[in-house]
Amino acid sequence: MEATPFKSGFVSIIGRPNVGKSTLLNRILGEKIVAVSDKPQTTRNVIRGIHSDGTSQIVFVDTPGIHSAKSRINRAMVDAAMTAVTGIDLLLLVVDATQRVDEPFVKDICAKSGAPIFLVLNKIDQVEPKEKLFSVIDGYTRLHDFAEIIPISAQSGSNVDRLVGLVRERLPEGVPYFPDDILTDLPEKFIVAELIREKVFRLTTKEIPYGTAVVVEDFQERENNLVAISAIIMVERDTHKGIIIGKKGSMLKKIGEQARRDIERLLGTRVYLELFVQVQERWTERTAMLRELGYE
Ligand SMILES: Nc1nc2c(ncn2[C@@H]2O[C@H](COP(=O)(O)OP(=O)(O)OP(=O)(O)O)[C@@H](O)[C@H]2O)c(=O)[nH]1
Ligand SMILES: [Mg+2]
Repeated sequence: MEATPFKSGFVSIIGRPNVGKSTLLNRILGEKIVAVSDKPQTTRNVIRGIHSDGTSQIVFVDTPGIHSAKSRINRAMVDAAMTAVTGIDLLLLVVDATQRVDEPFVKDICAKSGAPIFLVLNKIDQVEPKEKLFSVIDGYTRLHDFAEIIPISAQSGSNVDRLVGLVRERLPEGVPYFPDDILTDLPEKFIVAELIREKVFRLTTKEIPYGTAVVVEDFQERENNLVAISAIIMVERDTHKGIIIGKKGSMLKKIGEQARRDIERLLGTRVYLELFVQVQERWTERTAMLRELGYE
């Protein structure tokens, strides 16, 4: 009997903000490594998540949502996402099945991609009645000859295994790009910062989350299965600092507690987390700061 050839490749996850791209990546990996929130533009970096199963290795590339960006940081985010459209083996174009077909956007992405495209219709748990899905699929079929059209719910996990199976089938034969026991090529420090930033996105409103960045300053493995982490939450204004800290420190405490729980689950250790808030005026428009934070 012939041995099954090993398959590997890069698969980008592209779409408008808030359609569920990062939720899908976390679901595929079975672990939370990227921030998810109900606010658009949660993801700021291109983040690789690695799915290895012994016969294949799929490198999924999560990207910031594509939108008409105005601010400097948002333009950098969209540029980063667009570069992930090319030079890959397969593109997952994720759309929200409850929303109208966004024709110009879909056509533009399809024209730019050299790779086969799977259309991933997400949030089908919210499509009622279910028959509506047929007309949604029909609307997209007219726009492009998609290699597959796959309705899923990234949130409930419905049909996600099937999606991964179809992705695997499409990949070329090849060697693994990464060790088979890592979930991402990013350093733990980055993922920890991402999990803290997620809590800011979830717990604060208006412009606050968009003016916030998180930097992990110190990450030390101590005895007795304990990791001590200190991180800085960077904000753009003094008033924002007050909001992040909250009454008698209540908001900062909440952010810290929720982030710590996620980080403990990820690292499989106990975590001592110390958070500081620092004002860096207009950091979202400053080249040096954007570079330092890995956004440009
Ligand atoms: N009902 C439902 N909600 C979902 C599903 N997938 C994601 N969501 C929700 O949609 C919102 C956006 O999810 P994200 O994964 O952050 O979306 P994204 O596409 O990564 O967004 P950006 O990073 O801003 O581009 C969150 O509130 C998710 O919980 C789904 O299958 N069903
Ligand atoms: Mg995202």
